[in-house]
Amino acid sequence: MKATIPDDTIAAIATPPGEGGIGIVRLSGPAAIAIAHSIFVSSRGRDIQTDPGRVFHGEIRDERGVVDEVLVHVMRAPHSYTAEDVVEINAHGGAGPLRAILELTLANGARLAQPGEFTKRAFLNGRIDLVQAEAVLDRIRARTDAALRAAASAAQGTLSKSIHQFSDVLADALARVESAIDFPEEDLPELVDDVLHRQLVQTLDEMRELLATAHAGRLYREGASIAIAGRPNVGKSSLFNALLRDARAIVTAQPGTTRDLLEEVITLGGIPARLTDTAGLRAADDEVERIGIEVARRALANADIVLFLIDGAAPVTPEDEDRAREVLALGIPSVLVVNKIDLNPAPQPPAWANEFTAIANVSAAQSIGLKELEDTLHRLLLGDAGTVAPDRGLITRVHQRDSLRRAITALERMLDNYTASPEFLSIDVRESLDALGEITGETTPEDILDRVFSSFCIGK
Ligand SMILES: Nc1nc2c(ncn2[C@@H]2O[C@H](COP(=O)(O)OP(=O)(O)OP(=O)(O)O)[C@@H](O)[C@H]2O)c(=O)[nH]1
Ligand SMILES: [Mg+2]
Repeated sequence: MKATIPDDTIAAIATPPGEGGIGIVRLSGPAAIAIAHSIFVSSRGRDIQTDPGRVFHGEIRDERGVVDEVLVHVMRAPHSYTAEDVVEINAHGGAGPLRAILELTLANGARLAQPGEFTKRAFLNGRIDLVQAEAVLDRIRARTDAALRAAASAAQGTLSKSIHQFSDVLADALARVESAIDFPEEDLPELVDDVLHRQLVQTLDEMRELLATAHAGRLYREGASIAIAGRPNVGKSSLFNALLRDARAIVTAQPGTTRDLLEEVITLGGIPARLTDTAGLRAADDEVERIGIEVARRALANADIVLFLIDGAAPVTPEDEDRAREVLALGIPSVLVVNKIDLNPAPQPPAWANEFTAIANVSAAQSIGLKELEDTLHRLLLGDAGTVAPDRGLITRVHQRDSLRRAITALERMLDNYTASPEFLSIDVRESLDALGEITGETTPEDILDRVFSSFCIGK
């Protein structure tokens, strides 16, 4: 259940460490304006406690004199991020002035904020729900435009709205079931084909559709990892560079060029994907190369997709097959990429090609076939969820997915036993409602709330 509404005033540096044009110390709580007032001198003699203005120019001072020249931004409750009185002191961006101003606010009655505490207050004060609070973090961390837009849509309440629509139908059902408990002479079995029953069945469908977005939601938020593997000299680093559109990795005609892992992030239809170039797999004598190959094997085992490259301009060797089997044995979706088709436009695929999830013919050096390869990767990553429209709301977190699953299971149980005694039905409906409430934060256990907000940075 929700914790009590806070009554103290918190402060933190809200901008990242390091030097910048400006830096911000943020205060929130009932004493925010009074604390700012006690350390601020307006250049035009204005009093931020009584003046109706919102932005004030002046100086932060302590007993030894001027600390910094600042702009003070006053936002009165409830029209602020936290819905409390908030003051943002815009100072010069650097550890010196910001630390000094923060210390002054603490000396004057503020308490140092915990990570995510400003957002937690917005939640506790009812300005945003848990989905929206989590979307704030997703926004900050978004690495692609699609991820940013999905988070922005969640922050505006699309997912919350879907959840509330489900809860409304379930709350109706609960009222009906409970009235059947109170007035047992009105039989429930007659209700099987009625409007409410149809609504419940439809709601169950919609809940399942939403659950199906969990996979895409995780990918948008966390990204995917794609590793490139194959024997030395088949063109792994060339493909890495081609997909990055940057000459990042060293390419030479000498086998065993790449020894370490190289990682860069590319975007596949809005999904951030960490692409890894690895050392060519072979029995190496050289110690550095041998270690590189070990590292490569570990990277392959942890990838979401492996791109297994062969040289399409050279005869396929037993060595290729051995390495292919090694990759296939990992049980990860794998694409057989036949490279160097500029030298051999119609390569004969090896007999074991169809054991791969997909095949792509490319020329890494000439950038041929890359678009098709990227489309294949996008399809493999998203699967059936490829058609998901993020603006209808996405499940992006494990705890949201688990709660939605519980809500679905309880509703399925209720519908399976629709003619059972109303006492039984009410247990299932309540459980489904509670599970939905955990997504929006209404019934979320304290430890999950703490975990959510502690993953934020201080000052957010
Ligand atoms: N013609 C042609 N040559 C290519 C192509 N891709 C790579 N090469 C050449 O193949 C050689 C090896 O390329 P790399 O990208 O270094 O191969 P690698 O698999 O990373 O090799 P290692 O790091 O040694 O395992 C270089 O001489 C490249 O120029 C291609 O599509 N067509
Ligand atoms: Mg290489």
